[in-house]
Amino acid sequence: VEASVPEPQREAWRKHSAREFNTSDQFEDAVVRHIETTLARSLYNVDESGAYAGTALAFRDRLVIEWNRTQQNQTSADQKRVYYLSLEFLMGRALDNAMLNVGMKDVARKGLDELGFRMEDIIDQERDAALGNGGLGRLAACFLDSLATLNYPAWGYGLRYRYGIFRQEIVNGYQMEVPDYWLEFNPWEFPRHDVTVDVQFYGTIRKYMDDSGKQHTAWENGEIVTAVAYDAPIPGYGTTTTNNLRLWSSKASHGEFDFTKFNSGEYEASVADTQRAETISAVLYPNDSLDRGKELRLKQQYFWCAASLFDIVRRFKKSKKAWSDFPNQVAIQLNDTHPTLAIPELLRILIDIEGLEWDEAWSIVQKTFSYTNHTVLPEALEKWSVPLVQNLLPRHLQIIYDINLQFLQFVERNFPKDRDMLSRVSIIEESQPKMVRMAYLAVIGSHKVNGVAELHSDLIKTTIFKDFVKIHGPDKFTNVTNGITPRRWLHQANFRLSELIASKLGGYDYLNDLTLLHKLENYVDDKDFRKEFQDIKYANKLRLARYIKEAQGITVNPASLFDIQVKRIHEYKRQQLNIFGVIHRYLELKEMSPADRKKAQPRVSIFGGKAAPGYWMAKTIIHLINQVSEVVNNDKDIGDALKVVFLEDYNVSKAEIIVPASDISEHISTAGTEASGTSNMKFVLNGGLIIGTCDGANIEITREVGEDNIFLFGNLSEDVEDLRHAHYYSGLNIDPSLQRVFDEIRNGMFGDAGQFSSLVNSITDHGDYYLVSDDFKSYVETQKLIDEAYKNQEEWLTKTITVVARMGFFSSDRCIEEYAQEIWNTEPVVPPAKPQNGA
Ligand code: Z57
Repeated sequence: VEASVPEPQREAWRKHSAREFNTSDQFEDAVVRHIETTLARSLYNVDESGAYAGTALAFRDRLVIEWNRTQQNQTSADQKRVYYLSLEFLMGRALDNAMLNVGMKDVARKGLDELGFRMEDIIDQERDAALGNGGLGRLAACFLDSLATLNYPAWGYGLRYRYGIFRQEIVNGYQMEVPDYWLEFNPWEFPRHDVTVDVQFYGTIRKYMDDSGKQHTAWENGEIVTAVAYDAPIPGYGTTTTNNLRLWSSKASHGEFDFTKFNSGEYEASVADTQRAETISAVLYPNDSLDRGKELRLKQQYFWCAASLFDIVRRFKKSKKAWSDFPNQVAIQLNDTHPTLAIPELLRILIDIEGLEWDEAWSIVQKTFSYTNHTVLPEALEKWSVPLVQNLLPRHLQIIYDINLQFLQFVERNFPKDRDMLSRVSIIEESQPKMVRMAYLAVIGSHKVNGVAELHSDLIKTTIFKDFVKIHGPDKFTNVTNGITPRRWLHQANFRLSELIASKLGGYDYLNDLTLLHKLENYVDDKDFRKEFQDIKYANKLRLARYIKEAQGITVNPASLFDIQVKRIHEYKRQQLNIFGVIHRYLELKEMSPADRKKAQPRVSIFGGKAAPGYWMAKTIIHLINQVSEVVNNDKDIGDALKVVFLEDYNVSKAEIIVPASDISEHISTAGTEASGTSNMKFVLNGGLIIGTCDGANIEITREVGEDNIFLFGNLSEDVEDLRHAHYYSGLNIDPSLQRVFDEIRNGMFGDAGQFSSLVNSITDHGDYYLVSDDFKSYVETQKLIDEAYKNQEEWLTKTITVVARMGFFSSDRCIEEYAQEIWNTEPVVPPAKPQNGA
């Protein structure tokens, strides 16, 4: 593959090297050229989608130039690279981000205008790259943005799903899933048909001895599937650094075997093999925080780990360094346990293929990997059945058993008195069938393990990894509180606010150092500033109101209090608590005199989020929200006092409209269940206050913004276990107001009561695991406080300005600096200076 042009011809290359557009005139040149040649269209048949394609291709050209230069520069810098392994990258749209990071959005706006198009409409043409479920996937996307912005040499590795997260349609109040075939036109990816890896599954193990008497293990006779690399450029903000996101696509390997089949007339069988191979990267599993143990998912995991590791090792081997240098060149971050097979895979490469001894290989592995845990929910902790792993990955199972043996011997030596310890910490759970506990394997194979918010990082040390803190010592466990990229979540989503901030802070430096926001506190009493800040919030609410009208046909008054809960639908996130609260409000409004109703604070309750297709309770919650919406919005007595909206198909690009428009957003998980949450940060950064439990990053948000500027309620995580016990032994304590809500649902106020009985019964008859009954009263009281507080618009405004000023901590740039220093031990690479002639 490597070939370079000889010195005498290089001058010609430099002379003709691709040039970047810099003026709107040059931009228009590029757009029209792409539309006329790449797309074979003309001014007579170009619509907005064509203009989008032309614009994207023009920006792509610019990105590619900087991408190539970055990669060359990072290779010659010869520093440690970071590899972020994630099964999910919830990127959203790329064009706006590219324009912003390249710094040419105004140039493009002018150019598009001259060509007869509006920038906003063009941006709107792009489909989301939705290769993720929720928080975990979006975190990976924010981290890529920060890694590039901070000039870290870093690659993301993932799967190129043909279908991303499904599109949600609401039909008669029910969620329906529609496939998301997003690849019809994707200008951002570059197929690398020359970068492939053959990945093996199934097969047999053969042990043999070489002439010198050394033992070897060979894994043979398996099925081979080929991984093809697809690369996408990740531009940093305010830097030329453009990193790489490499996604693997599966296809049939065309070895001799297939041709034999083909020639012997087994044409159908050959095609069937092709389809089977392509199935591996066909679809993103749509479960968030749930492990379903499906074989195809295990295949996806191994396929992706094997291809990525092969690629990383291949790159390392080019440097001709000693294996002991591997951890000085490579840091691999495991985003949850999904890529944990990378641990036995690297051992297999080092021992079976490269011939290293166990001890040396193991030491390299531990220094290379680190693992981020994102949940303590038992149903989300991955376990794979031993027979399944045995069949699919026989050599890896042996290696896992070897790791376990070494580990348990170590534990036995160090904790001889604690006999139960061995079965508690064994990677193999002695169940029927036996199971491989992936989180334990990830902990044992890594040098650092982190949680994603302080409370969560403390919880993992005292619950799921308690024994491992004793075994490895507390220093192995650390915290990196999550963050978000202020480029997308403030500058892009809320440009007017970004502009206002820049006007006070003397420019956009704050987008690279979010702590500079603190200077905004100097303006809380500045009349003009306050006015503009308030106007911006109103304009954002108006924009959302228009969208609600257009998308859902519901008219909402932008002067109402906008109360928003958008996130995956899950019982632990408690959208049911929210909707019960809404029903309670509705019942109270119904009982009021018209005069009192007029005095009540008008509110719009907005919901959005997808339920996993097989998660019936979550789907029931969506159905109830839609039924309540139907009844309340059509009740003539109620009018503007209350509106309920379920926004269809919540995704990243819709979040960019929704997030800037909240007065209040809800982050109300049962204490101890939400590892961090990241939308809480997005809403507050955009001048929305929050109602929340003492859970995840809400706690640190409270520390930063001050207790007076957040609405906390509910039981604390240390009391959850006792409350669950109390439910079991002494029954529930259901507040009369909640009982009323249940009664009305059971009486059919929101349609056929049978539809909702499982939901209500999960609380009244089945233990109320998520403590809805325990927290309902303080939830409703806190909502009352919010109504009161909102009436004092001046004080409310002061709070919203104050919280924005205090959100500097929650930039994902801060996260990346912490990972780099505490976990990866990496340094940035200075980006190359811009060449004069584009060469
Ligand atoms: C996911 O989105 C998260 C955790 C998981 O175990 C899986 Br699987 C998917 C989320 C957490 O629920 C959030 O609390 C957290 O903010 C996010 O990961 C990013 O860390």
